[in-house]
Amino acid sequence: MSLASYGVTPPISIANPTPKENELNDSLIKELKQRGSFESEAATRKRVEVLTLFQKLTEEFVYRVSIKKNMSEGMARDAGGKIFTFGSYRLGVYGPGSDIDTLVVVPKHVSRSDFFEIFTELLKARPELEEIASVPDSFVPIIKLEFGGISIDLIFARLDIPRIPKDLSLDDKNLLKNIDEKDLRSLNGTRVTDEILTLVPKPTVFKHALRCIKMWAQQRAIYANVYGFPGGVAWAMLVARICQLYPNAVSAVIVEKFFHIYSQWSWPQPVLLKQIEDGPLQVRVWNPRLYSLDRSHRMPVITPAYPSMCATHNITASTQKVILAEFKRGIEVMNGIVSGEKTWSDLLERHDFFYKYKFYLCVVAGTESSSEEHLKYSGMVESKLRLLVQKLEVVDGVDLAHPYIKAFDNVYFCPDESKAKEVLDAYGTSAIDKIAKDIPVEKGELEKPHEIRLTKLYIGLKLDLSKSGERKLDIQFPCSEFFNICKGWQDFDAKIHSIQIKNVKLYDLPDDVYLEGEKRPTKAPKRKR
Ligand code: 3AT
Ligand code: MN
Ligand code: MN
Repeated sequence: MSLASYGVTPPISIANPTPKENELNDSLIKELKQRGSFESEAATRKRVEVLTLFQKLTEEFVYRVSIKKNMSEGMARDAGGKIFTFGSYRLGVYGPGSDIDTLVVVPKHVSRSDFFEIFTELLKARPELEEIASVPDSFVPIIKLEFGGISIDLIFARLDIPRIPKDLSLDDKNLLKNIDEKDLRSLNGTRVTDEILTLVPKPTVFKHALRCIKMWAQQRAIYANVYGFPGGVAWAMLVARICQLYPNAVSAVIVEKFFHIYSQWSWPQPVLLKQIEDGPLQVRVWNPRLYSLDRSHRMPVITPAYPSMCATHNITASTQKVILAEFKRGIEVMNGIVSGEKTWSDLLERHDFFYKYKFYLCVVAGTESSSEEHLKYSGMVESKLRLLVQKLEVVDGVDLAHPYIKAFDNVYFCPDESKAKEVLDAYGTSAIDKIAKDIPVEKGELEKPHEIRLTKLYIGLKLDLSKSGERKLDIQFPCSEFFNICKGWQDFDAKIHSIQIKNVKLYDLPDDVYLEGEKRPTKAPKRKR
């Protein structure tokens, strides 16, 4: 392939690495290793073995369903079935804690309900199976497994063809014809990751650079699709585009250019890995000229596989500011690394979210019921946080509404109603640290405890009240709108669910937002006049 064939523009530089760049690259890999980014060869071999077994199980599954549907022995064997992977495993950027995201592809006579029944039976017959949880009704139906010490996310797609041969590739967009939306969504993950890998000039350079950027984005708390930051696929595409622009560079240089290029990018110009393709379906392809929704995307990063979509549609005005500030910090630290004053470790330093704002909002979602109930409810609230952020951003006097990328969960067994209320009032602030010591977190001896499960989410606020003319901030409106959204949830039940938004000052944050060994922020001593 000629160099110009990677990406929508010619490369910026085709220079080979200098000795100094090679040295920087070696120290980058060393830092990633020290931080546990890579897993051992033995652990990786185990993953390969498990995948080989899952290929066999998939063929057995298709065979059994085929026989059940009165196919001949020969036809049932020929029906095939194939597994594919996507996510970090497929991209080659997985670590010791990663799952394997796996797609099971079957011929047209095998249905989704067969998958949830018969494939599950096959799995349950295996001694390696440790845990299994099916979620057949979700946006992308999934079976989650712990299998032989490895987490596996298993999804399913049925194609409109009678046989799935072992050498089937999913890159043919005609395979998408006559399949339902859930199958289309399930195929998308593999189609996108496979295509990204074909669109980068040197896969190993890409993978190491992506490991660094993913770790950096995690540490800086800007990695979370639900909360309005890029997710794994978007970060992968952002790195891939830099690889196209510097096809001969080593990973360390890719990382350096990454910060420069995206700091200067003319957002909302989209980041594309190739020209957007048309295709045989009725589905929408990302197109800001046609669709006003697509025009609202602030930092569009577009998936290469048909039907192309924007992987970063969740980014808001605030999260965009936060991301751009981190790119700028990236440039500064990188300059230090190149000049020898700083190290890769400085680039990967943890964020200071719980030190840097004077005011925070804490959203508290509570459920007085089972953990399954709470998981559904808190998941819904988490997925709406971004809408609260967007409503806060437009309030006079709010400069920035910065969501934190992680929810915190707790459960308390309160002996009576009044204690339960006390906990609800204190939760999310340092007041909880004073009373929580006396509240059991297990049922224990209690007769009829109020079992309350709580999830808290934080938004850091940067205010500029000089502009608004008001002396006090008024966030009544966004908060009440947010309550309405949460209370409008189909399964909302005021008897068991609660939702609150609290104002929490920096020094009133609870202990558990800080890591062990992290010091709480301390008030600067008052200056004497
Ligand atoms: P890990 O190494 O596993 O932590 P990853 O990038 O593989 O990193 P996930 O396994 O969470 O992350 O996700 C893999 C892909 O699955 C990414 C995305 O295409 C899809 N995915 C994950 N979560 C969701 C979700 N809630 N809704 C839709 N797609 C999702
Ligand atoms: Mn994964
Ligand atoms: Mn997963």
